[in-house]
Amino acid sequence: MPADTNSGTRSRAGFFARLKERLLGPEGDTDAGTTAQPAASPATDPVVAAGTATVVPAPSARKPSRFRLGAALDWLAGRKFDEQTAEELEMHLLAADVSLETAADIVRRVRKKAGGRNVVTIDDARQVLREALVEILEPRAKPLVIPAAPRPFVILMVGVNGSGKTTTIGKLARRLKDDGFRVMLAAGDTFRAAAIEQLQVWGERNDVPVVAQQAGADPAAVIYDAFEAARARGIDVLLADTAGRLQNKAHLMQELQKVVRVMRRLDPTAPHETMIVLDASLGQNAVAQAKQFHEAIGLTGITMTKLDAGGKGGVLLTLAGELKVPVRFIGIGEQAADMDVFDAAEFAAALTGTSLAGTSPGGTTTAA
Ligand SMILES: Nc1nc2c(ncn2[C@@H]2O[C@H](COP(=O)(O)OP(=O)(O)O)[C@@H](O)[C@H]2O)c(=O)[nH]1
Ligand SMILES: [Mg+2]
Repeated sequence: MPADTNSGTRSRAGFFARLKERLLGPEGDTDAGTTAQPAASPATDPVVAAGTATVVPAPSARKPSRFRLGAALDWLAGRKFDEQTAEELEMHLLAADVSLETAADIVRRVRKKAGGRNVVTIDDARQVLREALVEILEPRAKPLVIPAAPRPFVILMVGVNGSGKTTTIGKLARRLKDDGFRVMLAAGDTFRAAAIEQLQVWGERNDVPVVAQQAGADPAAVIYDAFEAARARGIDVLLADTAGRLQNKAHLMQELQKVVRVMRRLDPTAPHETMIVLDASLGQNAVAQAKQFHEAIGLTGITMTKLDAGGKGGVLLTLAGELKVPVRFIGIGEQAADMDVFDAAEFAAALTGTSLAGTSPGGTTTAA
């Protein structure tokens, strides 16, 4: 068994540089003219790419088409943080999937920070914003730690169809296996045969066993069987997939509650992690989903996917502000290496186009 069971706690070199490029464009996009840019072309517009039927009209000239908060604050350089600048910042935040409540909180923090110091350069302004974002994100940046007991440690993956559950299980299986854990997968999404096959492909790819039954089987029974098999085979971590779409929402939640009830016959402390997988490109809808699942079954972790695919990242600020559930991982692609531990400081730096080097932890930035 691995010595220090910290599979979820370290991030890999280069991951956040890639995230930054996805969110801001190449070189972090220091273009301060964001507010004057036209809308993205329909072919590359994130809303259209996400499959929404409606073609969104060109946003007002000031509305950024992507989450470029670094540029959003650049106009603050050399200006007093007054009502107008506060309003402009709030507008940029709302356009980036930040909720009204969380945007107001961020503005309040920025105002306080900007008031006490000399914000002269663009970099000064970006640093002020970065510090405010870190304050909001930091309390949620609690990595997933697999303790030495119990065994198996059961992770129940939930979330709506297409959010990236099965893919995240595959990525996590790889990560855990690389760290020396013995991993097993349970094909609890029995709604479609294709969902079972998809999990089996990830199992083969990572050389980890998959417990599955035929489509239409009772998910609670599949996961119960997998739990017993995992115990018998000395498995460290059992990753249980689930369906994200049944007849209706109430039915889905009942199904998940049943899965939990049944696995608790084997271990009253299970599941040891109930992780929701959220698609960042859904914006505020992702936040609403998280709240619904949290209410119905109680979440202990969040993985945010598709930050490469139109997800603006602001949704993570809303989640951090409004839901006290740890953010474990973020995903920026479909391959096993396209997922990493959520790091508040790195994420805020990526969002604002600032670098971690050269930041002043004391919080005072003065003119040269
Ligand atoms: N671009 C991108 N695509 C992703 C990411 N995570 C998952 N996907 C894709 O999203 C689609 C749905 O993922 P899947 O795991 O099947 O979702 P599930 O229905 O929740 O199990 C698949 O085509 C995945 O390859 C991500 O971080 N970025
Ligand atoms: Mg799936």
